[in-house]
Amino acid sequence: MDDSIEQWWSGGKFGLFIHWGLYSLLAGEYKNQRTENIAEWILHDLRIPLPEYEQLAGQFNPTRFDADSIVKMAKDAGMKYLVFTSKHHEGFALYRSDVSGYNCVHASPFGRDPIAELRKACDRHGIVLCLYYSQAQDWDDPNGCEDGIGGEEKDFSSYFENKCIPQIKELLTHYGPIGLIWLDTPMYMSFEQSSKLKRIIKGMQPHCMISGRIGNSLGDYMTTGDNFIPALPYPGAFEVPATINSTWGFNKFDTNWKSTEKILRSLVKIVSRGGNYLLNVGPTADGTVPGESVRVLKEVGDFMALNGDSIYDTTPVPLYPYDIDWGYFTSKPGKLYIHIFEKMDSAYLLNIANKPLKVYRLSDGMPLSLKERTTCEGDSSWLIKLPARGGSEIDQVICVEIEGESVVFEPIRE
Ligand code: H79
Repeated sequence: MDDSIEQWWSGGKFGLFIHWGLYSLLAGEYKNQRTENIAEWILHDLRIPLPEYEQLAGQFNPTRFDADSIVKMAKDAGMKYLVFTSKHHEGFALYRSDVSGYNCVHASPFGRDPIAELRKACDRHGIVLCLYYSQAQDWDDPNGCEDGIGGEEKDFSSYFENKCIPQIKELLTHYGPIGLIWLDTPMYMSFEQSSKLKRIIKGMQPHCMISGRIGNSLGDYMTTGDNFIPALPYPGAFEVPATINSTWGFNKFDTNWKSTEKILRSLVKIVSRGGNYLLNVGPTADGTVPGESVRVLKEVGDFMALNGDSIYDTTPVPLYPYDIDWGYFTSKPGKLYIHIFEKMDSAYLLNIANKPLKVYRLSDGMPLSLKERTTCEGDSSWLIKLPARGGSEIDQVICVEIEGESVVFEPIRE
């Protein structure tokens, strides 16, 4: 594996994204006008005059923000890392910055530093602290990129040198080891600028990873499109950033909550293809996480508590030669995990060449019967008799202990 991929990330598989900023105060609506798009884009999409938007800083006072309860929620969901928006495209910093006074410590009644609080909570709960930073788009800085604007009209390098780099240096100086800097929408970043940023990050913290959106393919792994899951096992490290409803920042009108089943299926699908799942919550202006998100994460956590062995530190199995629509596979040396999402009496697996040694339901160890036989066409097959539902109503995970380190398929006969 690539040296720059850290074990906590490759084995951890599951992280919490947190989108929080001044847009959280607007919650999808400004002066009776709703945004049709993702809520953190409201400044841009409703063309709010900057001086008006900046006034929001004076109202930012999320007194119910409790870093410990958010980190504990992530931990209980089975997540291993957390990525917090230190500055999104709006340009407002969610930490004590001496580079720009436009931050929640100096410009808001809140006066607290959420990153400092998250640092302590992450250390308490054993979660890796990571930071999102919008390195190219900054709609508050006259020279930051904005959507289609930022080419010749602006002096992007002045923003890049005077705000982006100094702020990233602050983030890497003041909060101890950062697991990952999550850069986004590179837009007009030149190769030299992406390279310089990478050099600075790795120079200051050699173990700090960099997301795939640094620009010019210089990230440590591939970041897929937002909410986009690759169709097949992907040969390199990747991460899927995803929403629980349809927005990143809090939008009071967005009730399009995905079910726990949908979220779990996405997690298993992504992990079975070799990726990580970075699942978002958008706290409200008072600092609390919407109840629907809390509930889904709790239910995912219930699954992970019993079935985490089939997720953490697993690798994809080589492409299964048959198209199955009832489940997914993950594996570890000597183990094949079968994730079954449908209600079925038995699972029929063809052409797996390893000798099965033992088969049981992962959540409680209940032994299951397994028959190995040859089909009349001559293919070998296993028939696993499944128990009635139990363990997890959504994804029943079967562990098959196998001879040999990794799963091997027999060739399909012509
Ligand atoms: O932070 C989240 C998003 O705000 C950010 N990436 C994730 C992790 C992101 N930035 N840009 N994009 C995603 C692509 C955005 C496209 C759109 Fe739009 C923004 C579609 C609707 C609003 C720009 C404005 C394009 C159409 C209208």
